[in-house]
Parts: sequence; C-alpha cells; structure tokens
Amino acid sequence: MSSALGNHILVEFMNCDPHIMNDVAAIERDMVDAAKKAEATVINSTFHHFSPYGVSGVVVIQESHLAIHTWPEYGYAAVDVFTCGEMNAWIAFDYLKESFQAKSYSAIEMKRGSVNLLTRNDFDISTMRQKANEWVNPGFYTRNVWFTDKDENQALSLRFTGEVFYDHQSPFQRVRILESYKYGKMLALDDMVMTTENDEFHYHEMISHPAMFMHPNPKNVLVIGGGDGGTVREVLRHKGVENVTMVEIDGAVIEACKEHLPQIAASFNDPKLTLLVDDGIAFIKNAAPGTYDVILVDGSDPVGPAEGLFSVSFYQNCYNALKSDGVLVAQGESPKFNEKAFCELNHTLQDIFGKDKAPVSLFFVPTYPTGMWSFQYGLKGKVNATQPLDSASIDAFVQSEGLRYYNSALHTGSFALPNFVKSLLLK
Ligand code: SPD
Repeated sequence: MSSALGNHILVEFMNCDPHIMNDVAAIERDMVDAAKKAEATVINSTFHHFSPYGVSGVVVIQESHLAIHTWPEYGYAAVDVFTCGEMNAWIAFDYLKESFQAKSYSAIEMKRGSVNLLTRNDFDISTMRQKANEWVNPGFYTRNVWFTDKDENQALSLRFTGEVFYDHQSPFQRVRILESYKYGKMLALDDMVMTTENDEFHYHEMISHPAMFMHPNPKNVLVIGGGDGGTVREVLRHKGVENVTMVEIDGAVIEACKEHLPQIAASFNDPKLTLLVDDGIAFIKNAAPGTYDVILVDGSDPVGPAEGLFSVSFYQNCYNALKSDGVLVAQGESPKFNEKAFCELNHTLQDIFGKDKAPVSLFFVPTYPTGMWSFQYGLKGKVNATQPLDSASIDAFVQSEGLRYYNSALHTGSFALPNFVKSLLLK
C-alpha cells in the first residue's frame, strides 16, 4: 500500500443555516473547536467577514490547516481540512457538519504527497536556519478575526477580538456590538460600521456643533436616527437648548448601546430629551410647519431602513418643519466611497434650500471606508455656515466641554472643499 505525507478532505456543506454562514465570530470559533476536537495543535487563525455577506478563513494547525469560504445566500460552505500525521480529519468534519447545521454534504478524500512519486533530499538539519526540534509551541494561538465594510471595489477592515457583546436581528436590521482591537467596542448595523468607542467623537462632534453654532439661538432640536445616543449627547451640551426630540426607528439599537456603549448613550435620561422609537420619515411628514431650529439627520447608509433618509420628499418635509432661520444637517456619505449618494443628496438639498444654501463639510472617520466623510447642510433664511462666527465663545465652549475634534478653525475649515469634490458637486 502506498503511503503519503498528508491527507486532504474537500468538503461541500450545503443547506446550512445562512445566519451561521455569515457570522465570522461563530465560524472562527467552530473551526478552531473542530481542530481541537480532532486533537490538532492550533497555531493561528485568520478570518474575514465580507460585507454584505460571506466569510473566509484559515486555521493553521501544527498538523497543516483547516480552511473555509462561505456563501450565506446559498447556505453553502466550501471547507478543506489538510492533515498530516495521526490526526483524523473526519472528526473535524463531523463537528462542523453539526455546528453549521448542514442538511446535506459531500466530501472527497485525497492522499497528498505520495511518497512513491517523491524523491527525498536528505540534509544536515544543523545547517538549517530554524531547527525544527527547537520550535516550542507557545501553548496559545493568535486570532485574526476581521470585520470588513466594503463595496465592490474597496474596503475597510477592522481586526476584532472575536468577542460579540450583542447580536440581534431586529425587524429592520442586524444589530451587533463587537470588540475591535484598535477602536474598542463598535456598533455595526447590517455589516456596516456605525460607530466605535475610540473615534465616535469625530462624527458626533461634527454633526452637532457646527450646526448649533451657525444657528443664532437653537432651542428646539430634532434628531432623526442617532440610536447610539452620541448626537443627542453633543446637542445637550448647549445650555440654551430647551427641547430635543429624537426619533429612532430601531429600539434594538438604543438598547444595545445603552448596555454596551454607555459613554455614547450617555444622555438618554436627560429631562430635555423626548425619545421616540418611531419612523422618522413618517414623523417629519406629520410635523407641524416651522417647528424646529435645527434638524440633525443621523442616519445609516442609503440601504435598508435608512434608504428613505435620502429621498427628495423627506428633505422637503424637513424644510417645511424648520423655522425660518432653521438649519438642517444630514449624514452625507463619502465623496470617495459612494460618490453617487454624496452628489445626489447635495443636488436634492440645493433644489430644496437653494443653490447657495446647501454647503458641504468634510471630516475624517478612521473606521468608515476611505476615512473621508461628509455632512451636508440645508440653510434657511439668513443663516450662513461660516459667517459671522464667534470664535472666542466657540473655543471657550470647546475648552469647557473638553471637545476632542471640533474647534472654531475647524468649523470654517471643514467647509473648504478639495477641487475634485467641488467638481463632483457641480450641477
Ligand atoms: N457608513 C457609515 C455611515 C454611518 C452614519 N451614522 C452613524 C451613526 C453614528 N451616530
């Protein structure tokens, strides 16, 4: 009988649970556990999640590897287990079949490296740079689990610990709180990064303070979306504010952030806040004309429940609900990631508020694809984005509130656009 260096099984797992097939943390755990069940020594794992769906990963073991690629939309996983020595790959196969809830499967087994076909080159091991018998297994393995927010052509990936604090499919979207190494805990909605502990202030300070300072006296403020609470936290720093109404469609986002991101969800108990779990699009349609000084649209990207937050009728209703010197600011997407949504939103705001009344500001968010993001404005009456600006009181506020991103120079500077962005926005 011929002998071989290794044994390779190639497995098709079909009709698996699609949610498991899209869960990078669960798949990494199951693949590592399958290796351990088969008594392999795990050295390293690297796993990526691809937005909107799909997971790829490898577990490197002292006895070779286990690898996987999933297509959640087909409930399918392509798995291969390569072993050498005494390890029994079929133990890993059985374990994964159960874990993925595969209703059907097939597998082929191949011997790899038939010794009859190979010529052995004996060498003097003492001349090798790394002597095999000196290698000591450190007794733990390193994990590389990656969350990727991407479109067809570019991506942003964050390495996370594999720790999942919250994972719930609400009627609107999948709501998750994961832990990234670099940016701490992060809120992800349907595989898109919304905010993280360590860079949330970039976004929340820049959606709030420019608008609050360009308005002469903001008292009545409406926030649409913003379920993590960061935007209302910033708005409520302004002592002249009398009422803030926040309308978030998804109660699961609020609950997840209250429990796991309390520094962001810090102001939900403020007596000036009226918190409504409701559809912001319907809310603004029914709002009384001339009600709000400032409206902040802190929405997700234009897919799923936030799609309507990019429509002409929504912004016409916002215009009507603003007072005569009102300010609207909306999450404006990125000129380098989704140019189409970025431009279309600005054209909508120009059409409704006027050509010179729809300025755009840029700011940096390290955890959004490309890092370059925008807020887009609609200004009514005499309001101007940058003039007059009381820099001294702004910087006193910045100092006393301990702000970490916004200041008076940045207020003005954020409206200065690179030439390529100006060209993109030309109508
Ligand atoms: N691509 C991400 C756009 C997310 C906008 N909303 C973030 C919510 C922070 N409060």
